[in-house]
Amino acid sequence: MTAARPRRPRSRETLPDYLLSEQQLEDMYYYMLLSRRLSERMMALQRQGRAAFVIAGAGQEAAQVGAAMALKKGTDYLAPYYRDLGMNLVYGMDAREAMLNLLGKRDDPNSFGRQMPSHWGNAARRVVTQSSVVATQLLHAAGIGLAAKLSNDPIVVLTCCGEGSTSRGDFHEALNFASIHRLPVIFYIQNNGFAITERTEKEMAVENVADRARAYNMQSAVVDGMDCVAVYQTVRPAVDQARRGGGPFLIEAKCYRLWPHSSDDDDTRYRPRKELEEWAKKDPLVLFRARVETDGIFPREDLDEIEARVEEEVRDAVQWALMQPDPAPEDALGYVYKEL
Ligand SMILES: Cc1ncc(C[n+]2csc(CCOP(=O)(O)OP(=O)(O)O)c2C)c(N)n1
Repeated sequence: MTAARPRRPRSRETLPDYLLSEQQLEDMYYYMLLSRRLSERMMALQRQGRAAFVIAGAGQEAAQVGAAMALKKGTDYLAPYYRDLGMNLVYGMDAREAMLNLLGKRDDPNSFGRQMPSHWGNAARRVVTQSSVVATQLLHAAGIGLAAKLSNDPIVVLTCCGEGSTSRGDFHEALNFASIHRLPVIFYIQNNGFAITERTEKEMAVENVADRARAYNMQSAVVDGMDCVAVYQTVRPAVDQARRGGGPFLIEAKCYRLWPHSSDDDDTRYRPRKELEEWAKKDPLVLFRARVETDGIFPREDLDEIEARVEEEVRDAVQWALMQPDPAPEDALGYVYKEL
């Protein structure tokens, strides 16, 4: 570890071009980077045979972190999908917890080792536990939105899925219901171009997921999901409006999945390397860093310092989590049935 150098305190004043403060921009970079570095180590652990399965959000960090930062943490509900490590980090998960979850350890608060990795859930943080069946969380979100409306609770629910999942009935039922009842739900779709091996044009006949909102008389927006600031600036007004009773919103973040679907598939069989190289130039972490550096928001050394902090947190988390206990076989039914 290098000795900490004194640095200028971060301002909490809003910067006009960003609609975010220096402190929020630092947080953005930190969460995006933490998500990526954790995922890299997770993939390495899986390749070493220490983790069963990894499904990551590489390429979607901006889409996730920018959207989660638009919510009131601890007040607004999050009904995420499996790639949403970045969102969970914003919502209070730390590196150690992320590794407990990956390794299915006894003390992972998401499911205490019952679910597969990346099946998030934390009642205290208002992160809704999720099913492996894609898009079911959208209906849960509509239900929470209805409860909030009936009890005049000024909360918002943000729920996520990939664009492929929007071809399931659950998506359409959830949007229809939320729109009829003007529920405070943000349907946030991370369009990463693929549903496993299938491209978007094989998943739907419209160009944008956002186009589907018209069928439900719902407001919608498309945003560049590789740009964290743009994401925040799009999601935040929709959240504020929903909180004021303005009804649901469908937001499509156009992004790109930089890695295979999961640790268990070979993406060289369904996408050319050239395409991947082109998209890698728009890596959200690289874009963000370049922008804040060019605009003179942070000196390079500050960004390097965040990188070093993240590396250290990830290193510590892996070492620590590997030594934590697995669930005991005799407790297999715990957390599954209320009473045995
Ligand atoms: C109802 C259902 N069908 C199929 C699957 C298998 N499956 C898991 S992830 C996935 C792809 C979903 O693609 P998309 O919604 O675009 O999200 P992405 O993984 O690309 O982020 C599929 C088909 C599933 N989990 N649930």
